[in-house]
Amino acid sequence: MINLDNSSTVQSPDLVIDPGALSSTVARVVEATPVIDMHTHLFAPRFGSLNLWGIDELLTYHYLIAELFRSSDLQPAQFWELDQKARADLIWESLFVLNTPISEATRGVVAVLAAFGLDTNAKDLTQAREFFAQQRAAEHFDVVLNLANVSDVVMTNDPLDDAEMRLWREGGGADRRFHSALRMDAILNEWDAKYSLVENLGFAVAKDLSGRTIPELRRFLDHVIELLKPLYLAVSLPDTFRYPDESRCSRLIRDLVLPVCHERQLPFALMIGVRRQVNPALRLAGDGVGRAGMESLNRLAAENPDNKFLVTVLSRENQHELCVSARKFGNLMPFGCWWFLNNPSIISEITRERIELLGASFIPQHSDARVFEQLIYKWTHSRRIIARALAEAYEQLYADGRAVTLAEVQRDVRRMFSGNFAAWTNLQRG
Ligand code: HDL
Ligand code: ZN
Repeated sequence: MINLDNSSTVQSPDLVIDPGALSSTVARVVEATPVIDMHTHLFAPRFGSLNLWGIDELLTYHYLIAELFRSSDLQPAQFWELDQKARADLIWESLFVLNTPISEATRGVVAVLAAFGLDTNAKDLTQAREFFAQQRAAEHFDVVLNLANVSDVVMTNDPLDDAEMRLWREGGGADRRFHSALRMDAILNEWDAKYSLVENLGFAVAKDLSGRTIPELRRFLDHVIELLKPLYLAVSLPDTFRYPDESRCSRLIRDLVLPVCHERQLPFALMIGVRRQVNPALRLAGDGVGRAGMESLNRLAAENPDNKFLVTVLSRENQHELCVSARKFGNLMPFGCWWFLNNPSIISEITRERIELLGASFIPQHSDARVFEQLIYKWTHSRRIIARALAEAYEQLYADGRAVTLAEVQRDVRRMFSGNFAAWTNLQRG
């Protein structure tokens, strides 16, 4: 037996772990294992201003904007009239000085400040602003990726965003740590409002999908896929999503997305359960959640056995159903504790039920980071919780009569943190 509590112990990977050292050993392995962050809103350094970072961006994260209005008399319209620094000052004062930062999103900012040795109890943002102003983006991003132990970042790329596509044409894909995910929301969810953008790019498409629209959209996607080389295609879908039905979305998924993904062996990521703009006054912070009908997911998986799906659902009530669907369909890969689920108490519940129902055959987390330094707290918080859930599973295994070695723990964590995603997407690691 080896006991990792004594750090001077030579760790022979093939020796079983002392049951009393399971928790600390698993925590160390989870902390030391690099992760592929398979869904973020971050960009490679060369995308310049598309990348958000620094204290003012951290504080004006839409999660904190939503929380501000619960602890301030300010109305959203008044808030939007302020410039970003004034917004950040107000959020710091309201959520971190006049109130204690005990929510997940406020604690996250505290964790980032602490990671850089900054005053987490400061009365204002002077010190923090001076620190971030002295950082150079590319080097700062290297420090953040290292602190978060993130080996690869998957971006969210909108093919109808002109500014972003221009950066791709100017060499956007050059950083091997950053990978593309081709986001289909504009085409699948907003076709009526945005089909003319595709038409203006020289593709003969029609609002009612008539004529050569599908082959022309195939040609458009071929062009974009050649440029971005995405690891997967993705779409967020409302809780009301049903498949199949007569909606444009359903038709485009069936006739366009699934054939393209199948031919190119690209997974299709379904992110189901968002109720967009339940409170438009909050802008990006105004989205809500609804419980999805999982029968549509089962139909997609059953009717397309040769397509691979990455799936995350936004409602806590859908999580157990997703685990059951993944047991029924091997072409479903559950991932992450998305958005309103990315909180320790819920990450703990979801991860435990996934391990019980799926073993290590799922992707436990993604950060969804929008501001670069969020990688630090989102991964510190999640690793802490995932390690506890995994240690508990091993403790139950010991109680049932089987020990594990350090090598087995390392294998299981590597599988969940990178192996499952790399295999699903044929990601060739450089
Ligand atoms: O649709 C998505 O990818 C969501 O993650 C939204 O971007 C959401 O606003 C978000 O940032 N969640 O964390
Ligand atoms: Zn997201």
